[in-house]
Amino acid sequence: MSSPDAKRVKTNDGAPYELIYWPGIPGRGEWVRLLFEEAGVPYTDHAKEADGVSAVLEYISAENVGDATNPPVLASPILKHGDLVLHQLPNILLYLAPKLGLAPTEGDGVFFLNQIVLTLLDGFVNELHDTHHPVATSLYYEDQKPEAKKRSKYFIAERIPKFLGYTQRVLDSKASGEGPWLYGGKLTYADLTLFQCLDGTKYAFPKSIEKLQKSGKYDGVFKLYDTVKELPNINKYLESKRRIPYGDGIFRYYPELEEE
Ligand SMILES: N[C@@H](CCC(=O)N[C@@H](CS)C(=O)NCC(=O)O)C(=O)O
Repeated sequence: MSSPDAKRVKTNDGAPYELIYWPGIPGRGEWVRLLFEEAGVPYTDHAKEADGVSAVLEYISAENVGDATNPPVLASPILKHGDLVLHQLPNILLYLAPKLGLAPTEGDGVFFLNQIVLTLLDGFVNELHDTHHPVATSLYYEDQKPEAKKRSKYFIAERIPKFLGYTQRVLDSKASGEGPWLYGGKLTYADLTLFQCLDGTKYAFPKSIEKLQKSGKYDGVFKLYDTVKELPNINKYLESKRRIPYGDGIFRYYPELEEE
């Protein structure tokens, strides 16, 4: 059996963290911000710097072929940590969480967390995005309104309850451990992920979420949401100007999509 050559294992520990994401919307950058904010770890958020747009464009350009270690990226969010460049939101979270004390550094737990996070992002981000852009991301919402309405009807009736139900089952499982948390009896990045997923969905479909909350079937999920919201570092962040308001990003409020 061969063992890895220790000299080839590079570490970026101690290097500054940089988030590269579009300015003006919370978007997929927000999940990354929540990890840094809860951990109290400094990071450069290029969305709030003068180079915000150009930083993203530079990375996603068709001319950018990466370098000897980093393959090119397709889309933001992008994380730069030392000379490492990563994209794909769940991949960035998986990289950061153990370093920031929000996932175990040993054992299989991190894969269960990744499994939960991937599922939450499937439902509350990727599927939700398709409620306002069901035909093509390159078209305006106004050019796909009938399809958006149809898609939203099924998303509200079938998919939100399915993903809330899944989250409640995770909470009800023995693997969730003690307390309000999703896995292992302690706060992890899966809990922060759930918070942002539900917060955005509440913004986009407020009446539907209120109705589902009142059903009493997902009490654990809403309790976890409230618990995360009140974590001192998260609460301070949410109250700060660093928290960008929702707008024309993934989570959009189009009241007509909720009308019966
Ligand atoms: N699955 C990717 C999706 C990335 C993505 O779609 N990013 C958006 C911004 S939130 C984007 O810039 N998309 C441009 C495109 O896909 O052409 C992830 O989770 O990071």
